[in-house]
Amino acid sequence: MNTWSLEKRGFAPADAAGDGNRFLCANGYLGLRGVPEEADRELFPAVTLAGVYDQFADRWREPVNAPRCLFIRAFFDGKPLAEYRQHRQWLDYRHGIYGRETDFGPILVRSQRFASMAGPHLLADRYEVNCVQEGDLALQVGISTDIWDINGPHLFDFRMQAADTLAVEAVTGEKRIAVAAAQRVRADFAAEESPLQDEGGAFYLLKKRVKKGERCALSAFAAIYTALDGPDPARAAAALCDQAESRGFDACLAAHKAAWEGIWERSEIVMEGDEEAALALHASQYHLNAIAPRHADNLSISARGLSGQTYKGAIFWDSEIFFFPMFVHTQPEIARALLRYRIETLPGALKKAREYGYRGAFYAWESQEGGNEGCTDFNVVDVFTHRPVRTYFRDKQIHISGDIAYALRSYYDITGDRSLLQAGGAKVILECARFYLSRASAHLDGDEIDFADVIGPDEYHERVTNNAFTNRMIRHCFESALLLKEIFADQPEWFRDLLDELDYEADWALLPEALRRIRRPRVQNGVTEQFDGYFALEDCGLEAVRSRLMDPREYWGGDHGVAGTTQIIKQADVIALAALFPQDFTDGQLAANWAYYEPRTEHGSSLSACMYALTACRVGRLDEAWRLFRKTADIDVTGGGKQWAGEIYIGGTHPASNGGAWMIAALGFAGLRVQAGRLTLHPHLPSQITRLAFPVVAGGARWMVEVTREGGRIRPMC
Ligand code: IFM
Repeated sequence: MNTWSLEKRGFAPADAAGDGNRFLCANGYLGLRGVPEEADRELFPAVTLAGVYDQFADRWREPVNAPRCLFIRAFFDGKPLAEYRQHRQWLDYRHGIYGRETDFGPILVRSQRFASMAGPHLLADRYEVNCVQEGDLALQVGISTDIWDINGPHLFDFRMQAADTLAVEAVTGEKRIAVAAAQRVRADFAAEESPLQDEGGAFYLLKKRVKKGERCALSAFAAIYTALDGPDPARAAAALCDQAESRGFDACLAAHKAAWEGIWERSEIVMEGDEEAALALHASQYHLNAIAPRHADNLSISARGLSGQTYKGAIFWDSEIFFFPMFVHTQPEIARALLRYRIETLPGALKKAREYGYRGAFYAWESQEGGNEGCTDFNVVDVFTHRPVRTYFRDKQIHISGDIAYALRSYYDITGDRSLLQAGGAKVILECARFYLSRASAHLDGDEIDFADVIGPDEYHERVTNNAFTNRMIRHCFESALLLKEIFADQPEWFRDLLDELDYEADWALLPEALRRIRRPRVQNGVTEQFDGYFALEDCGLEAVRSRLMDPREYWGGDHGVAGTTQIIKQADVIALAALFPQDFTDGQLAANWAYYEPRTEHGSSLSACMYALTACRVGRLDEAWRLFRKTADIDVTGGGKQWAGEIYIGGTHPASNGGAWMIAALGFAGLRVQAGRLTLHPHLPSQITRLAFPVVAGGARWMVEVTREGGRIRPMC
């Protein structure tokens, strides 16, 4: 079995949305959905740009989809070829190459294309036609402006040119950001060539009378730039296409492949014993690596990566808690970029806190550029009334600030490098702590500090009090704020100046007391109560709750959701706490919590299974750990995961699961712990695995970790 390739035979339009995700090519700057070159918008084609947002009318702000480069439609004897007699598509995970082979009857098409990992603005396609009969072949090749958007349109004032270089330029509606696409085509066959420039884009039409058995191939080179990349995106795009064309497809492909080889050298987990699982792990690592911001040092990754506009292309806690671990252990510069995004968007978090009447930093639940809050008050549409449902994610999911502080602290703990703290990270932690102090201020007089009216990771129970996960994150944030003084003990002046700059004296004085008095969760028979009153909710079982649904797309949370009055939870909550703070629990408590919460969890979020798997490893439930690992790692191979929340489409790739798969394999099965550059292993290998081997960066050095049935070892890499 090839553990590096996903292949699908046959074609069903109904699968196109899911296949576009599973067969995605991406390079951190853009994502090119995995649909054939000729796909119309019904098949959800898109080139989604990272970090470029737009709002159309009063619809949701979302990332911008660029004009569709690498569009190719074949005609034979004057008719467009649309019927696939046979079709096969594949994705090479090792090198990020999408391929397809289609029997259209009169011709067979075979192509391969990629979003260059060697240069983030470049896309290329090699398209070969084998003629089965004699006739008139025509290929329409170019840039289509038929753009699929969820909440668009976003591009206006199109200018198109079909000369030697094809060019399409437009501006976004809200901020008038110029988006430019260019393309060059090099045909290996003599053809009658005419430019086509109309409302639908800029193309060449290549025509040729072909003989049976004749082969016609072309290479297309496309480039995309926006005004965020530099002053003249159109010129930059044209120049890059010219350059790529003169280098040729093979050279561009070789550079792209070499860049992917470098990524795998730094991050691949080799898993032996189960080839299907190895494939799923490659898929997970491919998808997370493909969307990492390698072209910028201050960008993060959105919840559905670059697979489209789902979730408004926003950055959630997924970044810090689910994506960050793989990067900090393998490619710390990317972990740093994720955190620098938070440092630079601190002003947005300060503003959001002020808007709610608090002080300090309340980070956006769905963060867009500049820390702008993309989360609206209504995130779900009721399937019965078609009315928007008021959800409180934006206002009440306050653990987000603590999650960011947690990752900043982890970066320091794992790398031993405090420069990020010095470059704004310490400020973020202090401002997050200040936010929690101000959120709690009404309770500072009592014996214990409650955090009321919050939502924990389990979004089905809104507006609860003392969510155990949230309160622990807040404690950790306070601890991290206080620890800063020790971390910078050799630079007391710098630290004092920082506190002065933030006018922090009064808050600093409150921190130790606040830390001591935060309410600890109730523990019953070793089980931590998820929030005050959780144990008193109806305890009726997952299937009973599911059977109450009147529509499969119905939303389980919110005021009228079927889960709200029961103990059924959407995703890991106490178990997420256990996975992140195992030291808070005895082995018996970990086991008791796992046994209690797992049957009560819908796993309705792709963020859930990995947390349960990590904890399952620690309590020795290795069969369960394996089942949950497969659920996590398989998701973008099989196309699993929820597609709808009420009437809102939430499909796409699942970067949190992708990061979760790395966590389970490295932190769970191998039991890796890194503290200030020191590595230890506590292996928990399921019976399905015979060997795990993977590289880790720690303390500025590179290590190879290997775990077999005989035990684990760590050796330095040169
Ligand atoms: O961040 C998650 C959240 O925990 C559950 N709903 C989806 C979000 C984005 O992945």
